[in-house]
Amino acid sequence: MEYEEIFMQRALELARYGRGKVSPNPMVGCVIVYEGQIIGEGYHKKYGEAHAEVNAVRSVREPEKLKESTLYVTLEPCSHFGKTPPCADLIIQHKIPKVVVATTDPNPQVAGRGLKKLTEAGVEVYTGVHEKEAQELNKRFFTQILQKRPYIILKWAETADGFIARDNYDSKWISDWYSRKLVHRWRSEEDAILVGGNTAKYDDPKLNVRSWTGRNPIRIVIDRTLQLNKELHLFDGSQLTLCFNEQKTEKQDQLEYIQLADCHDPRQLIQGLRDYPIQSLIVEGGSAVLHSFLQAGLWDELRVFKSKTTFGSGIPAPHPMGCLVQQEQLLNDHLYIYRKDT
Ligand code: AOF
Ligand code: ZN
Repeated sequence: MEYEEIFMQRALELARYGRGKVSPNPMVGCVIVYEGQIIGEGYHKKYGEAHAEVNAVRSVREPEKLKESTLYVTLEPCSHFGKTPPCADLIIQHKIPKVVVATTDPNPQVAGRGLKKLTEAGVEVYTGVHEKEAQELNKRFFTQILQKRPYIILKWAETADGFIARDNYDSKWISDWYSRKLVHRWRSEEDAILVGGNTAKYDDPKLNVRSWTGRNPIRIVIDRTLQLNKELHLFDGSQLTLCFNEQKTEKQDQLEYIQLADCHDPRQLIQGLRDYPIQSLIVEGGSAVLHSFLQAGLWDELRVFKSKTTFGSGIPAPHPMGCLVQQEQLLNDHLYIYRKDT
């Protein structure tokens, strides 16, 4: 690996410390190198607070060295006055002569302007070092901005003979406790979680994070005709829950109704979420909802558990598509991860 890649790798590592704390902002990491040695490091720690470059510059003990240093950053330095002043200005003020960037910032307020500002000020700028990794790291941020929709993960567990539930819709106990714990971790990493009416009715899920430490996602349920029993866990008022339906209703405590013309249309569901801070979404079933998202091409990632259990008959699991990017034997289940674009 080139030394430039090694420093960018470190910046990416730092960026990851921001996971779960900076959304809807991207995770960003930065290192400052003087004569081949790292003299400053920083990352974006919390939404609304200092950007990675600011923290890295602040960490340098001998600021006069900045004039002869190279700054490595995983995202194009910003050029706008947001919650913080532009990082490009900070770099120019400190007379840092060289900047290496992994990827440009798709945010329309930045989108190349940060790089332009630096170049025009005489800073030597390089881009594209570990670009793919940097975009992968912020796949939710990139999808939200470029595709104007959340990053969508479809998740299901299927039996060895390909069923997602029994004929009576019972889908519990396909995957084992280890896989279910992993699902709780996944829930803590995304902004929202969606299930259809049948899953809500027959599984009565809580859709929160219990077997892992982390924040609860916003819960979303489809209840077309508003006939779901209010005793279900989803309606316990413990966290913000959105309820898609086709009738008019009033908002209640922690429960917000979103009226749509057609709840079967995943495009309308996604459109209905536009006013909420949802950069990523896990769809956890049931089969009809998963099928509709797959069919509409509205997904980015599939996470499929295959267990050793067999049902003999039942509701068939969807056919995975896309590109298999990860395959792993867990405790008893096998995990397959597919991506639409790689
Ligand atoms: C950087 N370095 O560490 C981050 C950047 O509201 P603000 O001021 O925090 O600006 C947020 C936007 O700035 C965000 O949408 C993204 O375009 C960029 N994030 N830029 O130079 C950083 N986190
Ligand atoms: Zn910035």
